[in-house]
Amino acid sequence: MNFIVLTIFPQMFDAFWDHGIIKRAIDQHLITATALNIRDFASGKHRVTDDRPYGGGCGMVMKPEPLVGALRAAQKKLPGAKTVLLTPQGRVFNQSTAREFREYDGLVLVCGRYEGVDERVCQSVIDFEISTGDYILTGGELPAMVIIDAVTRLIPGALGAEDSAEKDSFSDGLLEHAQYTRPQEFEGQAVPSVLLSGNHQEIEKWRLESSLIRTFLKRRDLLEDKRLNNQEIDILSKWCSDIDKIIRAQSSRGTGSLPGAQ
Ligand code: 4FV
Repeated sequence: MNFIVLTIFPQMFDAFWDHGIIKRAIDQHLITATALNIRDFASGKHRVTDDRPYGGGCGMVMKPEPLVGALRAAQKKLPGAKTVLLTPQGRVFNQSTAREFREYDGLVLVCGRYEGVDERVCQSVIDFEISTGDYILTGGELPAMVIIDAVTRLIPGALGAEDSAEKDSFSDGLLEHAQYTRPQEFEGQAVPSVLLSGNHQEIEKWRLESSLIRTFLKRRDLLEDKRLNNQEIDILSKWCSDIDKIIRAQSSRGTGSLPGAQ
């Protein structure tokens, strides 16, 4: 997988290329990653990359010529690569977008600055407009790092043998189960005994129930969109019957709801 980032601050990526999973993926030639300076494609003595917006208004807009020049240079290096503009106007990035992007040979990621880029860039040379979320940043560099990180860890071999992206949150549409490590006791809090039992079937059942309850409590929307398998339906049905028992028990404790309950 090959990444080229177009930015006016290429040095922001120096540390990003040089640490953790990304560094290892580069060293193992699982990915190539470079940052091109858009200013190198600007003309004139001052090599400006931005200018005042037509129609007036505050802020500056990134000029089309340096951007398109940089894009064409990047496409020469990575023929067939998809071009991605990071912008709040884009499709919101998520794990399935990461899986989709992993299938491409190359991605050219365009980092906007100022108020954004000239619209003619978006119309002519951009394949995907992607947003990392509904907020406004000072630049597209951090979103570009987010995408490179999320896609790289899905490349086979990028995550060490001890880890795999298959059991990620969202990989099966659920949040990941609770995780514990040594010490067995921490400030009076013990690790669930099933995790110490060595009974992998029981551990897998506990982890699935942990994922379901966390997803139910924190991201019910994911459960509503998810195709549940029989084991998951059994677990949810058991919760329903447990809750039914509790509600029925209430009625045997005398009629009428508790004072103050609506
Ligand atoms: C952004 C986002 C984002 C907008 C103007 C950069 C800034 C400036 N990019 N997801 N949210 N970009 O806020 O991707 O050009």
